[in-house]
Amino acid sequence: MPDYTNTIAANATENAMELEYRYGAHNYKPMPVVIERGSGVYLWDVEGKQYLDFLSAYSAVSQGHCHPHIINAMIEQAQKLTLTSRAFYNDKLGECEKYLCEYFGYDKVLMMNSGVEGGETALKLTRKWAYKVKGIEPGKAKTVYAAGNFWGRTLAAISSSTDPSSTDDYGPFLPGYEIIPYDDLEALESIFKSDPNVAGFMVEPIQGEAGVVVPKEGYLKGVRDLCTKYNVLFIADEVQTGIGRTGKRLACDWENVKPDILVLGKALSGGVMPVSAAFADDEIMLTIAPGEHGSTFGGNPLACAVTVAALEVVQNENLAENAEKMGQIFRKRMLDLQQQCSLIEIVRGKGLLNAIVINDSEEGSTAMDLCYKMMEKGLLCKPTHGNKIRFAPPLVINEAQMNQACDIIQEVFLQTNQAL
Ligand code: IF1
Repeated sequence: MPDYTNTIAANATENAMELEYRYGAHNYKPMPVVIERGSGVYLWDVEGKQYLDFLSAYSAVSQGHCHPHIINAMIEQAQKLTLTSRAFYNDKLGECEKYLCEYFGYDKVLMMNSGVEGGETALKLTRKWAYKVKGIEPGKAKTVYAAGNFWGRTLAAISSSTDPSSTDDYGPFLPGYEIIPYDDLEALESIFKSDPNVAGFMVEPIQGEAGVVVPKEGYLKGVRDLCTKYNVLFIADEVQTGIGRTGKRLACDWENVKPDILVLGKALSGGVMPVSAAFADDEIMLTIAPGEHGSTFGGNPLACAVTVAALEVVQNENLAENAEKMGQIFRKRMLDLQQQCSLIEIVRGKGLLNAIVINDSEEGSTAMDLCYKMMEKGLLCKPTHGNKIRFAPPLVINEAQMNQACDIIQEVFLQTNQAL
């Protein structure tokens, strides 16, 4: 046993940070806070300090931390059966699939684990469909993505990325990809028109990683119409926007459009364990035959029990409606604050997926300074792309908690603004 006595830091926070730094890969640079416990919208660090969580694990913990209905379902199932693989049937998968298909209105669902596997499933389905149904020549199918997209970290996902920090030194990338600008229906139509090998367009109804970029009204409707017109699959990546986050069941519901393939993840399990899913109707889903796609853990009975419970919470507690109400309060308060605060360039978002763009360059440190100060005052969030701060609390947040959070944000922003 090596002797760590002189390297272990004096307090619990520094100790935990030191251990991660020493033994974990350096693929993240977390805020210097060590979380030990969570309940609802609150988190507590190892020193007992309480915080309002305004990140929700990137929108995964929409139902609030350690929701008792989900945790109880998990414990009960964990004591019975956790994993069979898909070599055998289990008594939970079919029930969960039925629940999911009825909830989201599709013929079939394919369950995976992480969000990126859901996206990859959508892409593989699109290619199968391209060859077996649309009649594209083998190996020629193309998929289109919007600049600024983010759908995960695998090579298939980063092959569509326009962010150098995701792609640098990871090539070669997957062929058959095309990138067009986001929120640009003309560009979409022109690529559909010029290239008959286009099989699918994968898009986030609101771009999350890009900094909560909300497209113009009518964009999703336009995407739906163009995809129908040119016989191209509309793949909606609702891993971040889905399940009540934007104030509706799905962000696509804002424009009453149904994607051909829907990808969900994150809050599908309430952030309790990795669960993702791709949904499609039979014509698409049944192009994949036994043995052609899968995962050891996909659709495991534990995930199924947790998923049904997590969606029951969204429904029973009207979380989409609450997200819409609380989001209105948040944006109103932030727009009022903007009047007194030149630091705030833009306030944008839908439901409880919001961002503030700070009046600073992407290389500037203002947004990070603000996040540190908010952390000191008991509110956790993190900047993205240098000058944008995402605000995405659990959807169970109530009005008093929302106002408390807005008070903290206001105090920190006004103080910082004055110091300029
Ligand atoms: C990380 C951001 C959020 C996603 C959409 C698929 C996935 C994601 C729309 C993949 C994942 C993440 C992953 C996380 C950071 C995060 C993120 F900061 F990059 F911008 F949420 F906003 N589609 N989003 O947003 O899901 O495979 O990770 O389960 O650390 O990479 P996953």
